[in-house]
Amino acid sequence: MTQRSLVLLKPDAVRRGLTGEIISRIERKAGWQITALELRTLDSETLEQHYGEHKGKPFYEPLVEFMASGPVVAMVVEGERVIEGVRALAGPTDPIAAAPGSIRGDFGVIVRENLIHASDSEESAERELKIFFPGRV
Ligand code: RTP
Ligand code: MG
Repeated sequence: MTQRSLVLLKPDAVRRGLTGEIISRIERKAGWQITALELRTLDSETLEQHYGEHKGKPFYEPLVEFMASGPVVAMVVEGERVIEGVRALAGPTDPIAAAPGSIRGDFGVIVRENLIHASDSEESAERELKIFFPGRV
């Protein structure tokens, strides 16, 4: 089943020079393609739309501040089972709970600064792709 996922390499990944490593892991999966890729700094409107489901939670304000603290790499990744697949490459939200070999497990420690976002369902992907790449998807 060919799918599309909206993937963000978060500001910690960019600051630490890990984008090449992470993109390389995604690129090497058989049949997956990166069909859009852009470095950009996110504004508060975009972040409010993207993380709206978390509004009101204790971690929401620091999350949005972190996500606006520097540029991110925004990507569209297409391919077979890519939604579940990028989430598997990323590992669980808490990097300490993430297995070595996963992106978060290899490079993360802090829950907030967990390097990567990837759409968690087809519905989320369509919603997020419209926010980040309007007119392109
Ligand atoms: P994402 O949406 O960024 O792909 O991450 P996720 O699905 O694995 O996790 P989610 O529950 O949607 O949380 C969104 C992001 O908020 C930060 N977070 N901080 N307790 C905390 O301090 C906390 N919990 C979540 C993380 O950056 C998480 O990825
Ligand atoms: Mg999420």
